[in-house]
Amino acid sequence: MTPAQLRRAREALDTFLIETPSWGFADTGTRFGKFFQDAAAIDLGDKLADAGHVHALMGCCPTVAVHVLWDFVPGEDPKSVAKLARKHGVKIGAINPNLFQDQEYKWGSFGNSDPAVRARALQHCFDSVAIGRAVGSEYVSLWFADGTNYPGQESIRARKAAFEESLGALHRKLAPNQTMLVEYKPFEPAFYATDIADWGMAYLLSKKAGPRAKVLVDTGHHYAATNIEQIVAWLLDEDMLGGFHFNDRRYADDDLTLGSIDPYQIFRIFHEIHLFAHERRRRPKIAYMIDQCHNEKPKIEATIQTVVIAQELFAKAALVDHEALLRAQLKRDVVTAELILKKAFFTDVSPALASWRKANRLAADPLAEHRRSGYERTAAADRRRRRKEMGISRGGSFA
Ligand code: AFD
Ligand code: MN
Ligand code: MN
Repeated sequence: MTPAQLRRAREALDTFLIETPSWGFADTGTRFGKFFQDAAAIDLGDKLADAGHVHALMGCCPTVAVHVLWDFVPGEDPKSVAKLARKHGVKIGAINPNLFQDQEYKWGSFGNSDPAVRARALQHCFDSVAIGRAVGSEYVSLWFADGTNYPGQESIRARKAAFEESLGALHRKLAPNQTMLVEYKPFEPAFYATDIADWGMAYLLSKKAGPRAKVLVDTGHHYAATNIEQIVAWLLDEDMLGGFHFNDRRYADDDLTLGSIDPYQIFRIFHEIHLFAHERRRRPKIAYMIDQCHNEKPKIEATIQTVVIAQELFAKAALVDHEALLRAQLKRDVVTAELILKKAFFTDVSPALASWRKANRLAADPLAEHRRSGYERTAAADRRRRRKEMGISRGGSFA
């Protein structure tokens, strides 16, 4: 790396904050069963401790996304959650309402044809906005499992209208510093018509809801051949890109660790962001968040791995020579234009990561440091003991 490249990469890393998900530290599974890990977090305190440990190692994960039903005890003062987060050296980030697991949402939440169910779903989102205001969070992150499984099951347009109405009502409840992120997903759990199935639907619904509604791009929520960086470029150009949920996928919403399947795609997404910042002379405000579930990998290791690769790819993408790229494009020199991206992608940015970590007084190798610290072993023993005391039986528990 040249000194100029080192500077560019480090400047990019200084701007790159990545939010960890509370649910990524707890037990999860597949649709066929849960697979336990002894070190999995039992409660929010454990999740925030794990997130605080990751932030202490990485230096770029100061906020933690929370799930309202899984992380907040009804009636508990949300400010106590904010205090607990501070105790672990982190802050509460995006508030995620939960509109997909209660029986009442079997036929949908915002898209439900029963106005009473829609009202309850909207109230839950109002409560989530209030929690966000109480804990100082600026994002309410909305994912809807809503949709239908069979042709003819319900009116597609009636459900669209229902979403427009509730999202508009929710937008009117936002505090001036709050933004609502509208996430799309092509299918699962609905398998015929998901109500917010693609970026266009999320864009239109956000636009209609109001100026502080933006689109959330979950990198696992696209069909196999989708050009995600093209979606990102359009949303950036329309000032409608609110944030990301980072994960990787082989076939569907697989929630694999970022970059484990296709790191070049993530690099191309980050290239569009750096190119936008270069051309507009301003960095877009984007919520970079992880959304993953880890069954085989130890949860903290998988989270560290994701943050490490995200930083690496973000730094690589920052090295694209934008002027040379434009010259090649103007000359219709397709090979050179492509090679300019490839050159950045294949540049070893480990010197920049090492010097950034050194400058921030962080371990040179966060994963090795985590393993050396014995954090996982201590957490596993503590949580095994507490589960026993609490009489939590989980079948066979795997380390
Ligand atoms: C599931 C959904 C969606 C959502 C996440 C957290 O597919 O990605 O953002 O749960 O609620 O992964
Ligand atoms: Mn997501
Ligand atoms: Mn998902």
